[in-house]
Amino acid sequence: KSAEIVPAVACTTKQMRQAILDRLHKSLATEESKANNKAWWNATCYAVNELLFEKLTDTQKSHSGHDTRAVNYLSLEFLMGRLLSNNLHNLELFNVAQDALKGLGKDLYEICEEEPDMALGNGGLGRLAACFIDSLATLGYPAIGYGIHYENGLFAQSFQDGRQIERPDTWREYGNPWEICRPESIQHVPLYGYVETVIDENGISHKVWHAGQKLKGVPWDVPIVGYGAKTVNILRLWESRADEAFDWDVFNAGGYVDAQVEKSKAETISKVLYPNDSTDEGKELRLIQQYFFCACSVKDILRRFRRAGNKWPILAEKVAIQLNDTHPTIAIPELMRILVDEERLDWNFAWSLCEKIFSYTNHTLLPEALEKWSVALFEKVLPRHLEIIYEINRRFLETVEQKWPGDNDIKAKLSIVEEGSQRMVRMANLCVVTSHKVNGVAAVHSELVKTDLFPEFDQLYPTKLINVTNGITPRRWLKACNPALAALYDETVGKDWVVNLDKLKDALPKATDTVFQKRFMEIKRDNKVELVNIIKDLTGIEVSADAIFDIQIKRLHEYKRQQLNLIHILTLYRRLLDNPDYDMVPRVFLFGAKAAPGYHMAKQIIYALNKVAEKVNSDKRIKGKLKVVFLPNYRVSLAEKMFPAADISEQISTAGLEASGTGNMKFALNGALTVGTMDGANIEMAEEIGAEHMFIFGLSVAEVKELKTAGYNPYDYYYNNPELKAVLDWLDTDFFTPGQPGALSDIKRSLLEYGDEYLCLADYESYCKAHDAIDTTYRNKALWAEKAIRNSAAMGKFNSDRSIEDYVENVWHLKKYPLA
Ligand code: 26W
Repeated sequence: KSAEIVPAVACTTKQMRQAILDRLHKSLATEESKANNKAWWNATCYAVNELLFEKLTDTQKSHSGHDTRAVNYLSLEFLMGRLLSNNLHNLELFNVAQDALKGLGKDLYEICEEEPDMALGNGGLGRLAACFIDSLATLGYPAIGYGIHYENGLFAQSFQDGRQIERPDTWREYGNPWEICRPESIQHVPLYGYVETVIDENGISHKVWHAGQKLKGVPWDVPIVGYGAKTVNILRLWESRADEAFDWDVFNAGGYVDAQVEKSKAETISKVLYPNDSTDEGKELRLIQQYFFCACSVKDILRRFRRAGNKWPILAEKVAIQLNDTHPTIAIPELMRILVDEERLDWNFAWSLCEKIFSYTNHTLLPEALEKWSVALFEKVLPRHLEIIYEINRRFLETVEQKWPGDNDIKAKLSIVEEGSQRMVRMANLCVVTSHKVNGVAAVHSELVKTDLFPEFDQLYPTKLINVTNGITPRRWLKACNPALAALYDETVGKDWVVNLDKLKDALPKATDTVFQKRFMEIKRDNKVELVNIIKDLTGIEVSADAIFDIQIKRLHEYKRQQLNLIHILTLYRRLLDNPDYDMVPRVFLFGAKAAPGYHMAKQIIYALNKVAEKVNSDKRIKGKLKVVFLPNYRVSLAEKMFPAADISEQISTAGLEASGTGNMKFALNGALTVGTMDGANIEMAEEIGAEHMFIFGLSVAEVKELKTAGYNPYDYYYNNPELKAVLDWLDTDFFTPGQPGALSDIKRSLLEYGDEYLCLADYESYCKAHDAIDTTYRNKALWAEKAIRNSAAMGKFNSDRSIEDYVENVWHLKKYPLA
């Protein structure tokens, strides 16, 4: 494992320079004097592709030659971000490309800025999928990521008078050099229609689904280069088009216009990524999106299986399918439908295959996020799948009856179909019933999945529910985004840390070494200066790199408690106004967050933060001790500039509600200290780092439960803490929104009248104390540096390579096939 890494692909600076020029001339038909940075970016990407495609075909040849078992990672989201810098790093050609471009008068970092983010995801779940496919390729495992080729990724965010405005994200308007269209692998997808029972020549009945509409799935492949380029896997994204074969009838009947309308309807299926990351809206288009994607992927998986000349009994030996949350659950009845209806396999046999093939990752306990689809909608869109789900459920309820004879309450609770005025299909139940393994994403979360979410399932299937703690790829989240710190680690612990993050521990003895501390903190300071410039460019706000950079970046959600951060900021502001000499280390509070467009309270919190920022930043009385900055359009590429510049990482969810978090790991790896609750992966981070080197505050999972059962009353805290009362009352005035009193009252109401579901007031005092401790600790430069180093060097466990090895060992059972 510790072997010195030899360059993956032979390419000299001169060759790279020539390749870039060739692409500029021969692919883009332009020349040095006319080319803008976008053209240089394109040319560089094409040059990289030339090196990469060979490895891609070699990998694919090797995998089919060995007829390998592969994991198929089904995810509605892949939050890839930019690819140029990452691909260069994984090919170990970053420096070569940098020198080549320098010779052409260009700066690689500037060129990289031209790339639009591939924002095909909402947040944690989508970014996790992106880290996982990087790790799978790095480790040499055969794997395919399957997703949707959304025309528009997550919306672009801007602010108008402090309020979020959403605009479409047109990431591939002018083409995307990383994707390869594969028309030879198009799939056809039926929808709607009715089911007929047919008796075959042997007198045996089976079901035939007569579709009312057909879609065409066009695959776009994005090469995924592993670090060291020993494997290049693919991410296959499906784009929906009208199925011409189907449109001809309408067309021939003189319905030229109708046919065009049908065509654009078909094309809407992959038009846009749903921007909700926590509420299930049950929209018809979303179900069709899910089915379209699953049907294409399952057919593609079976096509590859058949092409290898394999027969059904070994399907589960060759194919593993991982469901990234319940979003691709419909792949289960789809596989059953193909095996039973089309391949005419026996139900029991088909089912035994499905049980071995599928596994499911749960990413959330929030009840509003658990997907349910109305039976009525299913009946209309996927009539045969509904029948199959009923049959799966009928057989499952027999097992329940055996375990708990006569217990109808348990049956009602576990049933895949929920009874009531609107009958619903519970996708999570279908996943748990089918899958051989179900995992949560951090130890505490997986425990809660067992005890709170699926306790009866855990009794019924005692080895099914497991934990796989999340991780992040050190290639993107340290090597590429923080080159100076990466170089310091190269020098201190050897270059191997990139594939073996545990190696960072070798730097621990240096945590108290003043020379090392100085270098570590100089890098932090340089990264802060860079962020200072970005902040100025994006917002016009001037901040000092000497202040503590205190950052909360993640989706905006009440359970993540940006509003708790807000009321603490107000607390500091009040202290400063009361006493202009109030002694505090200057602090810059930074935010980045998108709110789901229909989530009113989340949007109010963004508005409040922006309004408070305006007031605070222009208030001369506080002498620049406090700044608040909400950076617009938070996304992967902005994250890459924020993590390396952070002193404080805000991970402040109500205990028990953040399944894992992965930003927490990125911050710590880059030398930020966490202020956080004992929730999600924070708990495991504390085990690795030592809780004394973090700022842990607030109620634990058990205490949250106790308080909720005892009956939580936010007014108790409001009336007992004058500082808290004052800041909440402040929100009712027009201080932050001149002439508009009450514009921020929603937030106060949610924290008092509406019951403060997420216990902000209960954790407020402890949170403020944690922040006081941050201030005190920061004044001790050596102590802070020591802690920052300890945080970073202890992140070995949170390498996504480790997560993948856990999946391989406990769920997928794959073998490695790296290229020689
Ligand atoms: C149905 C709408 C919907 C869409 C997406 C509901 C829920 C989701 C995701 C499950 C939200 C998500 O991204 N969850 C996050 O997953 C990360 C990766 O496991 C965890 O680190 C985060 O804690 C979790 O919130």
